Amino acid sequence: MFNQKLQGIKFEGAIMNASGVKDTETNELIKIAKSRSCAIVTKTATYSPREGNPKPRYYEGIDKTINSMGLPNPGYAVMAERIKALKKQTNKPIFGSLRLIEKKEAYWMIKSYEQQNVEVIEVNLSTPNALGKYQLCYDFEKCDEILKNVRKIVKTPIAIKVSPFLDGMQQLDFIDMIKKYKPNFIVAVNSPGNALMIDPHTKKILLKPKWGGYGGRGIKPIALGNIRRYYEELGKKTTIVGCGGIFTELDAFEHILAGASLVSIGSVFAINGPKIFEEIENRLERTLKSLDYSSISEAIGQAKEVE
Ligand code: RRO
Repeated sequence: MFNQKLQGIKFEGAIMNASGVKDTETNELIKIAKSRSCAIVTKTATYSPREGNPKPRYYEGIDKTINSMGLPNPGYAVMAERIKALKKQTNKPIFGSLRLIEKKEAYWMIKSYEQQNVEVIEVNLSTPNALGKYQLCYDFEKCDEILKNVRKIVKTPIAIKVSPFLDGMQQLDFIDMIKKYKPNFIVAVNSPGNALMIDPHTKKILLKPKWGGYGGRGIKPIALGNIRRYYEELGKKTTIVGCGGIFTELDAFEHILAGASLVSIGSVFAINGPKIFEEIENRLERTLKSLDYSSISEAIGQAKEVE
């Protein structure tokens, strides 16, 4: 097993779940805890409970998903209770994912998660089903305000979950802004939104809210491009968590070569269930060993420019 110590936190391996997939209910979280996932991310929570969008709001194919969930969650206070129950079952690091907007609300949300000793607070700036507004990532001033406030409150390490859809130059500006707040982790990337899926047989759009966030193999190059830029600009101090398009150990290896230390899986977990963590982790370990790596860190960011 390739253990890692990142930002002072121990991880037994590199593969973990991505926020939003089977990670809301206590029993779902416990299933992840009992799997080989090296950490547990909880569904992004809001201050007040939310029903989410009308159904159908989720579609799963053999190699893709589309969701327009609209942040259904029981509210941060109930999620904190679930994290408390989860902590009794596991020592794995927990990333408590939150959508933090209002200053006063953010204070109570962060404090309640810290009281449950989450290892990391994930600040989700990139939900694609953005509740009738721009996703936060596109409003740098708002992100700046949110992160400044979070940094004032927080004692634990923070992760920032980012959008896949910043243009390269915009991404550099975004990085300049977030650098001030010393992110411990960047989770790159959330699902690209504004996606539409149509069933050609029924000629119907698959989701009731029509547009949603796409998960699946096709995201991988976009995820890799994002990971690489965050790694090149922030990688000395910030740990990059890759997310997007991972179905096999080779996909995970590519994320690591681009600059990710941890790799999170969403659609492939939704499709295959928790046994997939062990399968990808074991195969990744075998791949790394067969290439003579004796640790994950030796491979991180090692993709070289073509001559
Ligand atoms: O709940 C959602 O609609 C959702 C969220 Br918060 C997110 O961050 N990413 C996503 O694909 N869906």
